[in-house]
This record gives sequence, structure tokens and C-alpha cells, in this order.
Amino acid sequence: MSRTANAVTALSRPLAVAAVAGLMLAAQSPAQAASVATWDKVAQCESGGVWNINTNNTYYGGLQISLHNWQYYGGTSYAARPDLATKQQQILIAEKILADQGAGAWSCAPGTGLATDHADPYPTAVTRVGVYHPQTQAFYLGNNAGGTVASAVFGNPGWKPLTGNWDGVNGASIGAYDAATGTFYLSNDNASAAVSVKFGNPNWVPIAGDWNGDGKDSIGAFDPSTSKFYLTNDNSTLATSFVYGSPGDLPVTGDWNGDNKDEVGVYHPDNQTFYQGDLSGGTYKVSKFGNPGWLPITGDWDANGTSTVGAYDPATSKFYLSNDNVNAATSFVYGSPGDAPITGAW
Ligand SMILES: [Ca+2]
Ligand SMILES: [Ca+2]
Ligand SMILES: [Ca+2]
Ligand SMILES: [Ca+2]
Repeated sequence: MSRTANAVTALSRPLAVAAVAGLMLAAQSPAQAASVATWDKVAQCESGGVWNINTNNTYYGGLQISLHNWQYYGGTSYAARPDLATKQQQILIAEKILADQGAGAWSCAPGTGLATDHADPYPTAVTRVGVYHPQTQAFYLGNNAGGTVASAVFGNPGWKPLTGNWDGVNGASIGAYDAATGTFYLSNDNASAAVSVKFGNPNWVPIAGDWNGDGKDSIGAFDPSTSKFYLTNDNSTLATSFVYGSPGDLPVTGDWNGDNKDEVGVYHPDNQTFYQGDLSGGTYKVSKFGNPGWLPITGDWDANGTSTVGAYDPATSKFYLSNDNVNAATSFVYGSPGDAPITGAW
């Protein structure tokens, strides 16, 4: 999320990508865990690799998880039954079964490497920061050490930047919001718009997050006049709406509780306080961070699965990132005065 000035319009003006090397991140390997490739092998044996299968044999989905295990290990937060959940959601619950019961929970485990894989199927990526130059519509995707991973020009003057992993693969990419018309433009390649959609009303504040834990970010909007959030999981249908915060607040998003689903929150500029909420108007945590005039950011800076706060001082172009919502773990200069901060796991 970030804010820029008022809106002028024209046709989508894309292009210019400069891809630079990305850092590889060391992923921690849980004791009992398995890569997606290994789970695919198990699924091939269990269900022919059909992730939405339901043959009424009391086991469901690609990994033939029983309803009891699905409920016991928290699967109902995704869907009523495994076959109604996404592949990633089935694997996330299967990981819990594997860690708790071992590979013997699957009769198909022998020969797949399930017992010995130990790879994290969905390693959490570090959230990185970047900046958006309103004057040139240039996005600079940084590496949290003052360097640049990629840059791109996208959108038109007056549009607001946003970022997300819209397609669920290859990390986060950019997007833009035309506040004059309430139209979102989402790019998967940092060049062309894969999605163009009107959502909400003009002059709302765009946000993005993985509200349903399917591995894909989708859009949302915050009406600053009513402090009401509007979220969608498919970039078009309203999934939920609720009031949180006060007029004048700035919206923030992140997975505060580490359940692989993003929540929303607000930042009160007046007292530099973050209110990290849930998706129904409640509060998970309250954190004071930053100084007057700084802009709020949030992200999983240490890739431990939970999002924490940060701030960008637009006067000095300095980022401050906290892993405990209290102290700055790192700070560095990136961007130019007047830039808007952006964040994402690119
Ligand atoms: Ca992506
Ligand atoms: Ca999602
Ligand atoms: Ca969460
Ligand atoms: Ca974290």
C-alpha cells in the first residue's frame, strides 16, 4: 500500500523491465516435511493426482486425507473437506499430519521419499521493500540492503502502486490503482497488465493480500471516509467487508499470526500506532513504531512466517524494519525523497 497524489488518466502505459539477479534465501527445513514434488508423487499413487477427487470412500482430495484428520489439523479454516480446498491447502494440512504422525499415515509413502525428504514445500520468502517514483511511475524493487532486484515503469501519472503475488508463482510483482475510476491493473511480469478490474468506488485506498491462504494475493480496498475494508479473493467478487480503524487511518496488511493468511490493520499517523487486526474488525496486536511523517509498511522481514511493522521516512528515504514490532532490526537508505514505499516477496 502506498499513496500518491490525485488522479489523471490516459491509457495504460507499460514497459521497461530491468531484471537483475535475486538473492537466494536459505530456507529452514522442518524435521518432517516434503517438497511439492514429493507430495505430487504421493498424490499420484493415492488419487491419480486428482486434487478435487471425492469417491465417497471417507478419504478426500489428492492426498486422500480423512475428514477426521482434516478437521483435527485445522483444514476447515480453508474448506469443509480436503477435495474442496486447493492443492496448496491440502499439502499444508498434510504437512501437519506428516510432522505429527510420520510418513506411515500414507500407505503410498514407500518409494516416494516422503519419509526422508525434509524439504519445506512452501518456504516463506523474505518481504523486501522498494520504492515508487510518482513522477515517472517507476517501481524499484529493492533487496533490503540498499540494492535493486528489478525495476519497471507501469501505470499512469496519479495512479497508486501496489504489489502482490497475483498468480501464486514466481514471487510478487507490481500493479497500480487508478483512483479516479477505481480500477486495478495487476501485472505478473512487471510489464503487461494480466488483470484489469474495477473494484470498489473511486478514491478508495488499494490493498492486497492472501486473505484465504490459497497462495495467491488478491486485491481489496479501504474506504478512508468510513474506515471500511472490502476484500475479494478472486479480484472481483466481494468476499467480506467490515469497519476497522478511524477516518484518516492508513491501511496495512500482513500475516500477523502466521497462519498463511493475510489480515488487515490500520496505522494512525497521529500517534504512529499500528493496529494489527483480523478480518472481522477485531484487533490482534497494537504496536507503536516510527516518527511523525513516516509512512507505515509491514512485512515478514525475517521470513519466520509472521509479518511485523516497519516505516519509511520520505524525507530521508530511509527504511526501518522491525521483527518484533518494537525495535528496528535494520535500517538503510533506498529511493529518493518523495518516493512512496512498496513491499513484496520479489
Ligand atoms: Ca507471481
Ligand atoms: Ca488468496
Ligand atoms: Ca494470518
Ligand atoms: Ca517475521
